[in-house]
Amino acid sequence: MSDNLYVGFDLSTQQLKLTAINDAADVVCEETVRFSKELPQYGTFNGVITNGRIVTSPTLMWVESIDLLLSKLSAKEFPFHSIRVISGAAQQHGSVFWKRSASQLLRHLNSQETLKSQLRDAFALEQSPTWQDSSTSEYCQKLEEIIGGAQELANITGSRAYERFTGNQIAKIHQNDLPTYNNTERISVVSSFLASLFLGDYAPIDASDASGMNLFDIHNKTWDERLLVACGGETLREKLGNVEVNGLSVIGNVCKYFVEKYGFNPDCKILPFMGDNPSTLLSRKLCPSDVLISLGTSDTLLLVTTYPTPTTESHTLCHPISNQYISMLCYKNGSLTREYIRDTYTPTTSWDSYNTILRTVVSKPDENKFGFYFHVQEIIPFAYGIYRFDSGEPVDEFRDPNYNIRAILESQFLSMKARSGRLLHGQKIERLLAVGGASANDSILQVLADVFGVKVYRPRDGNAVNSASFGAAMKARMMAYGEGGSEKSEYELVASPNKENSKVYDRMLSTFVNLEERVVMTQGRVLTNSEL
Ligand code: ADP
Ligand code: XUL
Repeated sequence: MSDNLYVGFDLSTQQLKLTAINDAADVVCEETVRFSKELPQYGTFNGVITNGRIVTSPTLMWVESIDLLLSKLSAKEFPFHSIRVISGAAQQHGSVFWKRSASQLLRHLNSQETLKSQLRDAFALEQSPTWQDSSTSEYCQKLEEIIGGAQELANITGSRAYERFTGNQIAKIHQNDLPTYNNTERISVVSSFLASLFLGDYAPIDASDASGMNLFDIHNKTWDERLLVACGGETLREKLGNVEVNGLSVIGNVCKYFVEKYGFNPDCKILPFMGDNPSTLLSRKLCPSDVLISLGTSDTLLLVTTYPTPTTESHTLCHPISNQYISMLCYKNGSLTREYIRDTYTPTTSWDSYNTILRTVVSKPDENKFGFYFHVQEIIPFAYGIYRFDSGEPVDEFRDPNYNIRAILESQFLSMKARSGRLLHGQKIERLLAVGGASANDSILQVLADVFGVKVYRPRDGNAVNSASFGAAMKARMMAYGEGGSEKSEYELVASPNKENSKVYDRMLSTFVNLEERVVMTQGRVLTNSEL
């Protein structure tokens, strides 16, 4: 391995990942801890605990995963002392409530013990709200009312009120559980929580992640006092600490715990940790007409813009290292819903058999058939349930159930296409760049190319799957090499649109939008197809 290493972490829904790169920006090491598989004692499924609309992760599971990940690397004799800079990414919006005096525990971590044993009593909430939570609708409604409507809130914070956004999660605790709220010394988002552990002190929230809270003015880059008071009263400002608006400024050195226990270099610098979507954007050099599609646990569509135009369906986030902004669409029914359809309709529940059916049995779009797969409460549109239509009529199942395998992809990508136009201001998309777990699947990317009528590319270097941790490592490397650091981003062409299929999808778009509206009319209650 080279003398200098730059490391990025990613604390995502299902796993903790690490990517280490060298001076040449080559990946020299990747490591993962899968929460449900490797830490089964916490009782999570796909990394979370679901109780209706409440979706949480045990905070201590995240803490324990760090020692587990680093001890796996120790066993491989990973040269921790060569790490010059670390940064990180994490699921956006999730939150950690540190108990009063937890800062003392953080500042005095003893390398003879584990993080878990020392932080067992550090959290006011044992279960951290995650981005998949959708239990705060009443607080969202109140916040929009206070501020003068959904668009007004979006104009300030980049987004209308969303259930998973941290401000609304905080409002729920503040209003339902005041003793816990009062016993909270600091509220971190997941990225700043992870950074805090490496820092041995509370780390600031970075501006890109603050943009996912419904509390932060994305234009002035400061907390909005009215929103703070509405969500958490007069004490919230103190509980949140400062926002770091310069994503490339050093927030400190790695703390003694990691130096003594794993052999980190005491001079190893820490840059602010970010949201996973902003971090994913840093993993790649984008041209202005490129659109990035991340197909991970969530599906997201991302583009960089100089002029933010917040809408009530998209998110506008501060860019993690520049004065630009990110426009984003985010879907909760991403990979896990594709897995659900795969497991329901393929004999061997493998991606291979899914792809075989897609390429042979349902190889062509059928413009009469539409499916909507809101297996969990969707974000855009805010809808729940699975609905199918044939020739404009609701049906309980397609005549050939194999069509679900195509229809789920069509519905996911038609939704992105219908909504991306407004974010692009009429600009044509030249390239779609696919990253995230499902970007490994060429057959899925072919449907993406056909629906958009645009060529789909994937990073050639094989880092498409771990793009958030790779992006964080690239940011760490920028300390030594500046922003030129992301030149390592050659793409391979994976799918060119089939012109015939694209014409069909163009025709399907308006029907798709109409049928989706029909489904949304039922929101708030699960209807069977026959009730539509
Ligand atoms: P996260 O967003 O949690 O970091 P990843 O980007 O690692 O997640 O994506 C994980 C998902 O990738 C899995 O849930 C799985 O469904 C999906 N995935 C992995 N390989 C394939 C494949 N060959 N085809 C489709 N989906 C895949
Ligand atoms: C973004 C969002 C998800 C999570 C996934 O708004 O909620 O993409 O960041 O980790």
